[in-house]
Amino acid sequence: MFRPLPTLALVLAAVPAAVLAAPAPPPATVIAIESFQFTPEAVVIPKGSRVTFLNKDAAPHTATPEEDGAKFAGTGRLLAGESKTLTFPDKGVYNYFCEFHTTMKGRVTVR
Ligand SMILES: [Cu+2]
Repeated sequence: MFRPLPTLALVLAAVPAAVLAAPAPPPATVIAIESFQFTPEAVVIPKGSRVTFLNKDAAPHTATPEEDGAKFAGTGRLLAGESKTLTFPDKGVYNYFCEFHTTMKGRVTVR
């Protein structure tokens, strides 16, 4: 026997309006790579938010996860002036370093 599901219908009808009304996502947290340092060296961000790594040096750099299997792809090589924005969907502590200058280290903590 068929029973209509008015609640579900209302929810579905409301989806397009909700999408249109959704606020713009918060801006990404920027980590500058400058003078062979990640600045700031440590950031704390909410789950699901984004981080932009921006290379302000003339030298190439990377932000590469230290932990094997980390749910953080890393930036790959960033040449002078290049940036890469990554999303952090999962809580955790993500330590990273630069593959070219291994004393360069930083940390993203996702809450
Ligand atoms: Cu580097």
